[in-house]
Order: sequence, then structure tokens, then C-alpha cells
Amino acid sequence: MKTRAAVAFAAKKPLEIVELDLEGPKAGEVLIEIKATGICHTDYYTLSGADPEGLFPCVLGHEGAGVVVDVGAGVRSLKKGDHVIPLYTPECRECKSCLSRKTNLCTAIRATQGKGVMPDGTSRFRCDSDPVLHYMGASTFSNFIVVPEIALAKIREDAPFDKVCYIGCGVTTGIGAVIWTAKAETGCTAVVFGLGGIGLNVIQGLRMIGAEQIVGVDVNPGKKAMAEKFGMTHFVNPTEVGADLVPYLVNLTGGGADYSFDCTGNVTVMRQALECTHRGWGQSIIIGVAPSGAEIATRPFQLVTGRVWKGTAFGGARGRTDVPRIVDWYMEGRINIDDLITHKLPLERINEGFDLMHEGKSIRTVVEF
Ligand code: NAD
Ligand code: AHE
Ligand code: ZN
Repeated sequence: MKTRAAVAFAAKKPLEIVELDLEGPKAGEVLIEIKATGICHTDYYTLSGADPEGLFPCVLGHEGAGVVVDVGAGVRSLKKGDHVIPLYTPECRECKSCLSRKTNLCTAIRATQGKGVMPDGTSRFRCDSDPVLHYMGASTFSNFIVVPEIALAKIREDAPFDKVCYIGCGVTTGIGAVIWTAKAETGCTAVVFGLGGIGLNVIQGLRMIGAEQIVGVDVNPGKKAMAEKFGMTHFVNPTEVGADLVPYLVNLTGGGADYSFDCTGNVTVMRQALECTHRGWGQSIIIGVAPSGAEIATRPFQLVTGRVWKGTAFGGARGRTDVPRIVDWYMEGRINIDDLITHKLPLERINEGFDLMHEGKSIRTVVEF
């Protein structure tokens, strides 16, 4: 069959809207019609050439929602017409990682996913008979995609695609980082670095669990109003505070934050985030994805004195189990997604969505098919 897709033919080049050939689902795979997709900073990161796993040509996008059109042999948990969210972190419930209950990082298909192919080692996309690669096991910038069954969360049918697509990455990552990775508790203090599509969901998660103080740090003061709406209690612009940012934040939080979250992908910020946490128990959660070759540093003394550095992928969520619950939270009005979707575009204008992100004008742009 044919599918309309925004293809990244090379790093640093605008996406091109083309018609691709899409092979149908093989055993254990599912054909999905994507109805809507968000644009996450990680799509830009890979397009920029900074991702060591970035392979081209590929179809980017990993924050989508859609409908099952067809299922391959042996697929039991999904049927035609089901509404789904593709999962870049699958949940096979059988691998060592899934069975450990210690991580959400299912390993069943990670190796092939990182190479841009399906578990059988081939791509389902072709452009003029040349293969085009998948991305993060999702490729939601295509109207139709093929995804392994274990990488699909079945969701309720009354949930609007143009909102719940964001649960495919940003919402789950931000809220999950608070509740599943940090396991932050009521009354805690927290500092959130980067008030974009992820950071605002961290703030929303902190408000949900009843954090006492939520400090937001961003170089763009234009992010302040939205962050306040989502629960931020104090805003700090690092360009105004300068080199004294860490002591400033330690003082503001009464000796250091219980939790901090990096939502920038900047390794200098990651160090500041660790060092502004409280001696003895502070935890700093790295969410941001840093460029190839970048490394984090701190004095070991920071860890000797009890601070903990952690990272999180997809907020620690087990996708098939947790994503439908988060969709319920949205439908019950317990979380706000609508205000974070600041822009909507048709596929033909997807490159404008990347521009809006760069210019700091959007939180999330959603592309509708
Ligand atoms: P975004 O572009 O919407 O937001 C980034 C924010 O950081 C912006 O508001 C920007 O002004 C701010 N910022 C930039 N430099 C800063 C600095 N030095 N100090 C303070 N603020 C600064 O991006 P996003 O979609 O929110 O993604 C944020 C990061 O999270 C990216 O690195 C992305 O790749 C990563 N991410 C990780 C996961 C995961 O599972 N770990 C999931 C999604 C996104
Ligand atoms: N390919 C990158 C890794 C990027 C990365 O860490 N991705 C996150 C999700 S970001 C979503 O917006 C993730 O899930 N990581 C766990 C994993 O297995 O990739 C690189 O740097 O190599
Ligand atoms: Zn993402």
C-alpha cells in the first residue's frame, strides 16, 4: 500500500513529504493508521545529526495515536478498529527486563529498533524501491505504519487522537519521571530545568503528587506564564542569576531541593541540577537527551554526600500497562494536555513545527493527518 510521510532523507535537511510504499504487517506486527502525532525535541535531536543512532533516510516521529487497520499472523491482543498509541519503549512482559520489575526498558526488540528495522531485520517502508528506515520503532510522521504488537498500547475509543498522541512521549515522560522514577512524595521541594514539552509535564506531575515548592528554571522567560498555570511556584532565569545559579537555588529551596529534573539535554545544566539538590538525600533525574560525545561531570563528593543521579526513559512507564491509565487520567480531567498543545499543523507544514520549537514559540505542535 501507499502512505504519505514526512521523510528525513539526511541530517540537517528539512523533511520532505513523499508517498512511500508500505509493506503489510508480518507475523506479530500490526498496521496502524496514524491520526495525529506530536513533534518532540528528540525528533529534532536526531534530525540535527547529534544522535549516535541517527540513521537516514528515515521516517521520524514517535508521539502518535491511531487506529488498527490490519494485524499480522499470531497477533492476539489487538484487532482491526482498536485505538492505539505506539510505544518506543515496548512491553513484551517476557524478557529479563520486563520480568525483573526493576525497569521499563524492555529488551525484546531494542537492537533492531535502534537500527531502524523491524524485528526480522528489514524495513516495511520503501521509496522508489529503496528502503527507508523506521525510527524509534514508531515513525509517526507517516500516515500508516507497521509496528510490533508488543509496542502498542490499546486505549479507549472516546479519547481524542489530537490530544492523547502526546501521551506517546511527552506527557508520560514528564509525569512518569515524578511518580515512577523519582517516586517523589507529597510536600517535597523540586527544581525543574527546561520548561518545554517535557518540563511542563514534570511540573504537572509534581502538582499531582502535592509537591510543596516547584521551582522552574528556563533561559526563555516566555515559558513562565504556562509553567505557573501548571503549578510552578517560583521562576528562575539563569541568565539573570549568572554563575551563582546553584547556590541561588540551594538557598531558594531551603538547603537544596529534594528532587531536580533536567529537561534540557544540556550537560552543564545536568550538573547544576544534581548540585542544587539537598545534601544527604537529593535526587536528580536526567530526562534530557545529550548529543553524541557529550559527557556529564561532577565532583564525586556530590555523590559521597548522598545525592543520587538517576536517568529515566519514557518516565519509567510500562507502556501497555501504564499508557491506557494515563489516557484515563486525561479523560477524567486529572491532567491537562489541551493547554500544552499550542499549535496544530497539517503534515505538509511539519517543518514549521520544528521552527516553532526552535524559536521557543510552541510547547507541542501536533500534526494531524
Ligand atoms: P523543548 O525544546 O520543548 O524544551 C526545552 C526547554 O529547555 C526550552 O524551554 C528551553 O528554553 C529550555 N532550555 C534550553 N537551554 C536551557 C538552559 N541552559 N537552562 C534552562 N533551560 C534551558 O524540548 P522537550 O520536548 O521538552 O524535550 C526536552 C529534552 O528531553 C530533550 O533533550 C529531549 O530530547 C528529551 N526527552 C527525553 C525523553 C526521555 O525519555 N528521557 C523523552 C522525551 C524527551
Ligand atoms: N539514540 C539516542 C538515545 C536517545 C534516548 O535516550 N532516547 C530515550 C527516549 S527520548 C524520547 O523523546 C530512550 O527511550 N532511551 C532509552 C533507549 O533504549 O533508547 C542515543 O543517544 O543513542
Ligand atoms: Zn519524545
